[in-house]
Amino acid sequence: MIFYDCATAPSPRRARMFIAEKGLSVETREVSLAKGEQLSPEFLAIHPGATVPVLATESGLILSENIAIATYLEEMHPEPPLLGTTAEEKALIQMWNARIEHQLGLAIAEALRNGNPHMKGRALPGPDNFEQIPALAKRGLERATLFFDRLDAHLADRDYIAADGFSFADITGFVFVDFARVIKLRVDDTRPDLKRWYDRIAARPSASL
Ligand SMILES: N[C@@H](CCC(=O)N[C@@H](CS)C(=O)NCC(=O)O)C(=O)O
Repeated sequence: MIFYDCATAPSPRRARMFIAEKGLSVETREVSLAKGEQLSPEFLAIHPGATVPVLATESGLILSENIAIATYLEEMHPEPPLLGTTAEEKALIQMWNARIEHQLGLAIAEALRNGNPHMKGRALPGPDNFEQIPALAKRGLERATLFFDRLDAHLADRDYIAADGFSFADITGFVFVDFARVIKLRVDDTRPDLKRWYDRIAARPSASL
C-alpha cells in the first residue's frame, strides 16, 4: 500500500491518525500542497481529483476520501474497531462523522479558502479554479463557531463523541477542532467540555503525528 499524505493539511491527518490507531505502518509519500504538487501531472495521473489523502491498495485500487480509506482499512484490519461493532454504534459514528465534516470541516474550509489572499483563485480544492466569495469567509467562521458550541454541549455528559470509546468520529472531530486555529477559533476554558474531550484525544500518540 502507498499512502499519499500532506503534513500540513487536515484531511490527510485524519487518515494518518486512523492508520496509526490501527497500528499499521504504511509506505508514505508526501504531497506538498504548499508547492502545488497535488496539481502536478504525476499526482493527477494517480488521482485526477487532486486531493489528499489517497491510499493506493496492494490490489491497485486508488482510494480518495477519508470515509473510503477508513472503511477499507477497518475491513482489512478490524482491530481495534474504529467504525463501531453494533448497528447502533456504526450508525452513530457515521452520523457524527458526517455532521462534523459538513458543519465544521466545510465551514472552516469556507472561511479559510474564501478569506486567505494566498488562496485567491483556489476557493475550492480539486483540479478546477474557483474565485473567492468573501461573504462565505464570514459565514464559515460563524458556522464553525456555532458548531464549537454544539459540540461543547454534546460533550457535557460524555467522554467520546459517538460511542462509549474512541472512534473515527473523534478523529474527525479532533482534527477539525484543532485545524480551526487557522481561522482563529481555539479551544479554551470558555467551552470546558469541548476542552476536556480535546485534551483527552490530544494525549493519544496518534494525535502528535
Ligand atoms: N472529503 C475529502 C477531502 C479531501 C481534501 O479536500 N483535501 C484537501 C486537503 S485538507 C486537499 O487535498 N486540497 C487540495 C487543494 O487545496 O488544492 C476527504 O475526506 O478525504
